Amino acid sequence: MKQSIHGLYAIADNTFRLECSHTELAEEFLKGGCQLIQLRSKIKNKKSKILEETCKIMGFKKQYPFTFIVNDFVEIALEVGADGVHVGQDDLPIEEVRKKVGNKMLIGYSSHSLEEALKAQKRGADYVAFGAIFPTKTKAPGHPVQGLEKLGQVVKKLSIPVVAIGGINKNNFRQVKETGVAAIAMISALTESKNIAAETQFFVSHF
Ligand code: TZP
Ligand code: MG
Repeated sequence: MKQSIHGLYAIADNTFRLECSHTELAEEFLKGGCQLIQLRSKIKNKKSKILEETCKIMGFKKQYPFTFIVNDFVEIALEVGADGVHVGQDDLPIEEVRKKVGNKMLIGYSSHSLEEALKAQKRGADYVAFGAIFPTKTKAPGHPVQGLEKLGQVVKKLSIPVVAIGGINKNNFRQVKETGVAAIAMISALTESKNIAAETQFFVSHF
């Protein structure tokens, strides 16, 4: 299980690339060699659209080896047979998610402090995302910025993989990597680039 949360964790969220669907973003990530992909859509009233996109992304498994995680939509992740789900404090508690998905599916949890990360580990999360590491426009203003030192502490204290997220780009990813994180998640650095596949390939080659 642990090995699948490793390297570049590319998040297909089209907030800053509205002309691309989640499926198109995921395909670019896969062309760039990424093996860990999340579908993230915060438009909660479009369940049928999200189901359609998750099915299409699952279809890429015929061509590419990758781990596919669905953000928020546990039922959809179950329906399509995704590899995992990613939840946070506004979603079902981890124990409830586990009851639904069983032990074969990965559960990721978004944490914003060492205490929260440790709690998520205890409750049965397979990995935690910790952030935002740097300021990011992807989160609402006022979202806490954690910095590299706190990230390093979380990495040291947890036994499950830690995924760094928030404001990570070409200028700072090396410092993030040095903390020993299992994976680095990105939205805007990938989705806003001119050539998404090439940008993905750049980060993949640095792991
Ligand atoms: N959780 C903490 S920061 C963040 C999430 C989902 C957004 C990351 O986006 P970006 O564009 O890579 O900063
Ligand atoms: Mg959520």
